[in-house]
Amino acid sequence: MRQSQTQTASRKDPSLSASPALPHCAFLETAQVSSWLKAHHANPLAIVSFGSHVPDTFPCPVMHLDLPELAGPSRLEVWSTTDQIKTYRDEGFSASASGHVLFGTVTLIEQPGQPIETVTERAYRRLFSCLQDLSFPHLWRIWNYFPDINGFADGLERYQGFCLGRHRALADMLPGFPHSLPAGTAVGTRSGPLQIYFMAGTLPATHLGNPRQVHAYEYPQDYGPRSPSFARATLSRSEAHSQLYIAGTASVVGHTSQHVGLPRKQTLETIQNLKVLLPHAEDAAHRHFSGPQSEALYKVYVRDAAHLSEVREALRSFPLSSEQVLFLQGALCRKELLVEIEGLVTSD
Ligand code: 3EB
Repeated sequence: MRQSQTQTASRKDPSLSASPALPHCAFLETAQVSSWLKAHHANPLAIVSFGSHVPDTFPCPVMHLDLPELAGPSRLEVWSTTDQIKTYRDEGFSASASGHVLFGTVTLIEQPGQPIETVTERAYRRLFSCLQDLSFPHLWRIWNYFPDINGFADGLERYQGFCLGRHRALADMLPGFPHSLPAGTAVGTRSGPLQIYFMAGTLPATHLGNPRQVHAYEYPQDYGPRSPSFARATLSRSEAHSQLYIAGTASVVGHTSQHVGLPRKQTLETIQNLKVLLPHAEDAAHRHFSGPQSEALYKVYVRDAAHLSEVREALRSFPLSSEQVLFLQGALCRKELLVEIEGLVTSD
C-alpha cells in the first residue's frame, strides 16, 4: 500500500491529512503466509481461519470460525499493514494496531441459561471500552459470528436476540448512532462462542446505504424488536486509495427477502444489489472500484452446501477469479435467505 503526503490534498480535505496506510487483506494458504508477509514487508494485523490450522507463531489476533470452506484449497483471511504494529491481549479480547487502524476480537462463551442478547450486549460494551482505552474511536467494519442463529429461545429467534443486545449497547455507546454504524456481517457458525472481530480507525470513515435497500437500522419491527445495527457499506480513504467494505449482502430489496427457496435467483438478486452499490460508492469516493488496478475480495456464505453449484453458476454474471472468492458454509440471519456476499474493494 503506497503512502504519500502532499500538503495540497491535506488542506483540501482534513480527513486525509494523516494519510493513513489502509490495511491489506489477502486470502492465503497457511503455508504461504510467512513468505507473503516477508515479500510484502508487512506485519499481520489479524488472521481469520475457517477450519485450517494457524501456527502459534503469529503475533496478531487469530480467530477460528467454524464455517466450512466449500470450494478450492483451504485459505486464511490475512489482514496486514506495512506499518509497525502493537498487540494487546486480555481475557476474551485481543487486538493489534498500527498508527491508524486497529483490529480487535471479542470472544464470549454463552453460559447456560444466559440469553444471547445479554452476551451480545456485554461483548459490544467490551468492544467499546477497548476502542476508548486504545484511542481508535471510529468503527469501520464489524463481523459477528455465533451458532444456532435461527434457533429460538425466550420467544425470539437468536438472531433477533443478538440484534436486541447489539442495539442496546450501540445506541447507548456509539456517538452519532445510527448514522455512524459501520458495515457489518452476521453469520451463523456450526459451533463456537459469540465471536466478533472489528476494524476501527483514528479517523472517521463514511457509511453508505444501498439505493435498492432500506437501511437495516430502519427495518420495520416485523423482523424483530430491534433493528439490525449495520450500514450497507463503509468507505475509508487514504490519499492513494479508497477502500470499500461491503456488508453482508443478500437477496433483500427494500426490506423484503426475495425468491424464497431459490438459491440461483437469490444469488442474482444479491449481485444486482452489489452492482447498484458499487457505482453509488464510486460517486461518494470519487474513485473507481472497477478499474483495471482495483482489487476485490469476496466471501460468499452459502446456507446449504447442496446449493453451491447453483450459486457459482449465477456468479458468472459477476465474474470473479477463484483467488478472489471464498465460499463458506454458514447460516444466515433470516431463515429464507440462502446466500449472502460480503466484499472488500480497493480503488485504483
Ligand atoms: C440483511 O440485508 C441480511 O445483522 O449485522 C447482513 C449483514 C444481514 C449484516 C447484521 C445482517 C447483518 O438484512 C442480513
